[in-house]
Order: sequence, then C-alpha cells, then structure tokens
Amino acid sequence: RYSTAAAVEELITPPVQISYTQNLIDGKFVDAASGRTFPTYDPRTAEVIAHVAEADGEDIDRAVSAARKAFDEGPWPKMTPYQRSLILLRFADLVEKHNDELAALETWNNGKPYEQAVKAEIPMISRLFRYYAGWADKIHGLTVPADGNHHVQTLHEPIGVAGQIIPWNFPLIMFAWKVGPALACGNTIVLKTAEQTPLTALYAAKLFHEAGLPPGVLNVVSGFGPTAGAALASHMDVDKLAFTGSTDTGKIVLELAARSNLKPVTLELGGKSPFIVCEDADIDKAVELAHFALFFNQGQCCCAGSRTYVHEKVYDEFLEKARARAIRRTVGDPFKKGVEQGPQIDSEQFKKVLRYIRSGIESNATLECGGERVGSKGYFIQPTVFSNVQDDMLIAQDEIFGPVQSILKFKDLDDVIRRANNTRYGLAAGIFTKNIDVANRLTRALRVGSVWVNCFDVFDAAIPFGGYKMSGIGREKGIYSLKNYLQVKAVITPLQNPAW
Ligand code: TXE
Repeated sequence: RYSTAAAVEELITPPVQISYTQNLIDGKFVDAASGRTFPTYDPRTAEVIAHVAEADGEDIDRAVSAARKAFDEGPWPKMTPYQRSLILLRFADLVEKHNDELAALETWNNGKPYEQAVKAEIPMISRLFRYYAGWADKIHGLTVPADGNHHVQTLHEPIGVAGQIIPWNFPLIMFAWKVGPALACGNTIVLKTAEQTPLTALYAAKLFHEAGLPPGVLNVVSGFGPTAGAALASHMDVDKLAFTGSTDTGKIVLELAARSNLKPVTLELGGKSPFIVCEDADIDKAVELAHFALFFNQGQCCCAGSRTYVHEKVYDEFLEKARARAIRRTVGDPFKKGVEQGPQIDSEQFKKVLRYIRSGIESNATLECGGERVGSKGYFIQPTVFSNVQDDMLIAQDEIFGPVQSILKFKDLDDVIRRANNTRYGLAAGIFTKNIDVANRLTRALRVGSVWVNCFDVFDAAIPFGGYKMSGIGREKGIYSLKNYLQVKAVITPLQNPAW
C-alpha cells in the first residue's frame, strides 16, 4: 500500500561530507571543554553518522565571553550598518553556492525529503538573509515632540549578546529566523542547536566566517537542553533569549531567564492548529491542502493543521477523499525523487507518535488508514487518518507532531469558532471557503498568530510568525523581529536658547 524507496526511480543524493563537528567559538572550531562528544544519527536507519563535541556549562561560558567581547570591544559594533549588511549579503550568496550540500546534510541528519530541502528550504534561507541585510541600515530612532524646552530623540541600539536555542524540525530555517534579525541589528550571538540536528548550523556558521563575519560574533554550540541549553538561558551575561521548541521547555527557559538576570525572552512554541473546511469549499482542493497542512515535514511542524474541522454537509465526501490521499502518500528514503514523507526525527518522537495513535484507537476515534510503522529500520510511520474525532480526545488536544490527521465534524460557524479556539494553543489556522464574509468572520474570531485563507504554510521573510496563548511570546520574521533585538534609548538634551 505504501510506496517505499524501491518504488521510486532516480537516486538524487549528491555527495556531501560531514566536515564540521566541533563547537564554533570565537571564530574557531574547538572540542568541548570536557572532551566529550555525542552521536548524531541518520533517521532513515538509526545509524550514527558522526560524533559531535558536546557543549556544557563551561563551553557556554566560553562562547558567551567570546560574544560579549565581540560586542563590547570587537569590530562588529564599530562597523557601519552598511558594512554589516554586506556580510549578510555575502553569506546569502554562499548559501546559494552551497545550496545542494546544505540540503543534503539537512536531509541526512533530519530525514526531510531532499527535494523539499533543496528546492524550498535552503533557498528560503538566502532570501531571508537578503531581507535582513536590507534592514541593517534602515533602523531609525525618532525625534520626539516632548513638552518643555528639550531636544528629545530615541536611539535604537542592539540589545547585546543574544542566546538562541533552536529545535530539530527545520534546523537551518530556525537558524536563519534567529540569526538574521539579530545580526542585522548589530548583536552578537551564542546559538545552541537541537541535539538531534547539530550539523547544518555548524556548516552555515563556517560559511558566515568565510563571508567576513568577525570572530566571536556568531558562536554555535551543540549540546543537550538541561546542560548547555539551561546554562545559556540562565547566563548572567546573555542579554536576550530566543527559543523555539515545546511549550513545556519554553516554560523552563522563561523561568531560568527570570531567575537569572531577567533577560527578555521570545518563545515560539507548540500548536494544535485548526484547518476549517466550510460547506461551500471546493472539496478536492480542500482535501489536498488539508493533507499538506498536516503531513508536510512528516507532520513535524509547530503550525501543522492538526485539527481538520469539516462542515457536516461535506464531511463524508471529504473523509473518503482525505483517506484516499493519505493512502497515496509516498513514504520512503527522503533522498529519492518523488518521496513525500521520510522518517520521524528520532526514536523518542517515533514512539510518541505511535503512542498517540494507540490513544486515538483506544478513545474510539475511527482509524481510517495507517497506524503502523513502515519497514523495520529507521523511524518511518504510515500516513494515518482518524475520523469521528471528538474535541476532548487526547489526539485532538495534544501536539502529536507526526503524520496523524484528525478529522472532526462541525455544524455551523458559531460551533466551529468556539471549538477551534477551545485550546491552550494559538499558533495558526487554515480556512477554506469561497465566501468572503465567512472568511472575514473567521479570521477575526480565531485567536491565533497566522491565518491562511485558501492556502496554508505560506512563509516569507517579511511575514511575521508567532503565537497567541501558550504558543508563544513575540513574533519572528518581518519588521516585527527587529524589536526583539533592539533596546530603545531616550536622549534628552536641553535647548540652551529658548528662542529655538
Ligand atoms: O523539544 P524541546 P523536543 C514539540 C513537539 C515535540 C515536543 C518535544 O511536540 O514532540 O516538542 O520535542 C532545548 N533548557 N516541538 O523534546 O525539549 C533542546 O536541546 C534549555 C515543537 O525536541 O523543546 C532543543 O534545542 N533548553 C517545536 C530545544 O530546546 C532546553 C519544535 C527544543 O527541544 C531544555 C520542536 C532546557 N531545560 C519540538 N530542554 C516547534 N515549536 O516547532 C530542552 N532544551
């Protein structure tokens, strides 16, 4: 029933080597202070592909002091914004030049389809750095018409040393969303990658130095959350923390930041986003988009459309077509052409997804298709569809983060608005309708950070992204991200001549 590697023709794996496995601190690749390493895996086979230097508190101290020195004394803040922007542009050129290697490394370490990485994700990264290069020399303060005889201005200054902790589902895109605006604003950075996917950020950081970035401005460390991540979040010399990951870990880092030096924190966390199919929708298009909204990236998207609400009048037709589409989804080696779905990231996530599938069956949702692993090696899971899902089932409440679509029936707009909002999350929503009044009503009623109308997962460097409620704090990308990385200084000067 499921196409596997054997079913697809052409091998498109380009050659790529793993060249960088040490921490990048102060412009140099170095071993961990402890000398320890940890294995990183190929999720297709669960085999070790490299051993990577394992940072802990000592390495975080070293990286933060390099970033501090680069910020306080180094050439970075002394460069003009235009000079900084040129480095971002040169980096974007190098990403473009190394597009295929970066994509291959991303697929090898993460399991996402190579075609997705090579055609969409890596090109988005160079685009994003060009966008932020454009901002670097356009960050203005204001002159303020205050009462009294004073000249008042605001300076928008970099915030200092930024600590950044990223997840494994889009390793390089998460690197870009964090590093782009921070550098454009003139900050220095210590970035910790997710322990599952350390490789591409090290490669990208190497390219940044090739582009002329001074040592210490961007430090990239690999390591685990409770050690390296916690040390970064609680560091007294880190001026700002940006985190993407689970809501539970988001709460931990927020607390660590508060208990240490009250560094401001932006959080991009989990979601349980509704995808709403109205009665007037073109069902074939809605089925395809709802399928994409959930199954894209093996279902490992914070904004996955993981509650598919379908109007009762079109429910049966939608369900039959959604099941057929899931059965047609090609699962296999993500390096092979035409494969839509690779493995889940690791054994923990693989087991978590299978646990949720069991919970769906036990709570009497109807398993329409899938539900099992694919093959006996690696972390492949069949595209799975549940119907008759009720709002109070665990599969309708928790973030599954896997290829499991839950289909729910609704009666009218009041019903679906209430139920779509009845969640602790508020990251995104999809709406499928031809009726502009329905679209307007839903877009305003849904308490989420992004609403896609008759589309889904449309991303652009200029479009802000982030969540309401427990999906996060703050926005990334676009103009909104700049404010996360700037301090505002008010400067008040008396005017000596009252006639002025
Ligand atoms: O996430 P964690 P995990 C969700 C998704 C997934 C679940 C668990 O539902 O199934 O989270 O995934 C670092 N102090 N998302 O366990 O733990 C960690 O090293 C400081 C949604 O991988 O949040 C990694 O770099 N840092 C999400 C990062 O946090 C800590 C993407 C994310 O890991 C830490 C990923 C600590 N105590 C998972 N503990 C999204 N929003 O897209 C961990 N980390």
